[in-house]
Amino acid sequence: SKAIPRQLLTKQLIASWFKPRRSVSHKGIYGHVLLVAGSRDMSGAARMAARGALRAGAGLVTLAVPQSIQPLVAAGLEEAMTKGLAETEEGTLSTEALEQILEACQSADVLALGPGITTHPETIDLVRNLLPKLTIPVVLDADALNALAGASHLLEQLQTPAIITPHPGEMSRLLGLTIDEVQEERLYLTGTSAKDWNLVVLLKGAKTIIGTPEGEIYINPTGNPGMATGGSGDALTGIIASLVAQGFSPTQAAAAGAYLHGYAGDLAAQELSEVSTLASDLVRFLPATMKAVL
Ligand code: NPW
Ligand code: AMP
Ligand code: MG
Repeated sequence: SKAIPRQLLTKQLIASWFKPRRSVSHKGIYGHVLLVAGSRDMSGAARMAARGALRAGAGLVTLAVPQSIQPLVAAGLEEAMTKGLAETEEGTLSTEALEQILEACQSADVLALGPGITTHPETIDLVRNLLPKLTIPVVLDADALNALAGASHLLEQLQTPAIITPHPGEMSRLLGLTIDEVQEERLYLTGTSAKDWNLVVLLKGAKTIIGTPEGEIYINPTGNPGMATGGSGDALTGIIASLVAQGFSPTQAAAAGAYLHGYAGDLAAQELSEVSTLASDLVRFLPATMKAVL
């Protein structure tokens, strides 16, 4: 775990990954994000992820949620398309949503799965059955990761490029370690997990770490404790998926996503204070972030 080579993310590096939009251009060029998120009790997570995806520049965003909350989430999100999915009595995704999600994947460039979907047993089954069937890149967060607690071998069955975005609690469940053990070995565990699971691992927290299957490690310097507030991570999931849809590699999408998300949080905190910044504010500062960084 000693002397792991690492690279600090900089504004210049992130900016170099963005190509200017061509003047002859249409929404199809900027990709289509399919976001599967939310439940009756956590509809906000779905909306914040969708807003993150929209503000980060994707051409199209489809937000797929349990069908009973579709009207609610659609009402506050005019730019996103929505889709209702089969649900349990508790208003969480049911196993019957599997075919619906695979069908929606046919017209999407990336799937983001997990914010607010809960750990209802049927939803866990859905996640576990869906993963091996995916054929487009995937961003897994929150309860999609909790569904793999103690079953991280399922990550190795993925047939597509993947990014996972655990916070230390989610990482501890994936690895079967305590949160303290995760925090003591953040660099080492991110690096070895990315290699073992052959995907990009983004371990959140102050100084988010990104590990790649090739063994690279990036450290993100942006962000502040004002971002320790509900929904902040859900917005990040949408941002990263949006960058994948626009053609970023999984590594670049994760690294640029973390950098821009933290930068937006820093701008929000300057204007609103760390204490009062909300996750939705952070997304509201993405346009100023894009102007400052790109
Ligand atoms: P502790 O005990 O607080 O110290 P969970 P969640 C730990 C949705 N949301 N450093 C933490 O530790 C999400 O998308 C919906 C150290 C605790 O043990 C999910 O679907 C919202 N420890 C669902 O809620 C807004 C850290 O992890 C555990 C840590 C549950 O997600 C809120 C907590 O994790 C939310 O986003 C750190 N930096 N970060 C909505 N409006 O709809 C976390 N921990 O149990 O997975 O709970 O993250 O809230
Ligand atoms: P989540 O726990 O999934 O809502 O994610 C929280 C988000 O806020 C992650 O992107 C974290 O990296 C970020 N965050 C939380 N606390 C801090 C902090 N003290 N410094 C920088 N970023 C933070
Ligand atoms: Mg989260």
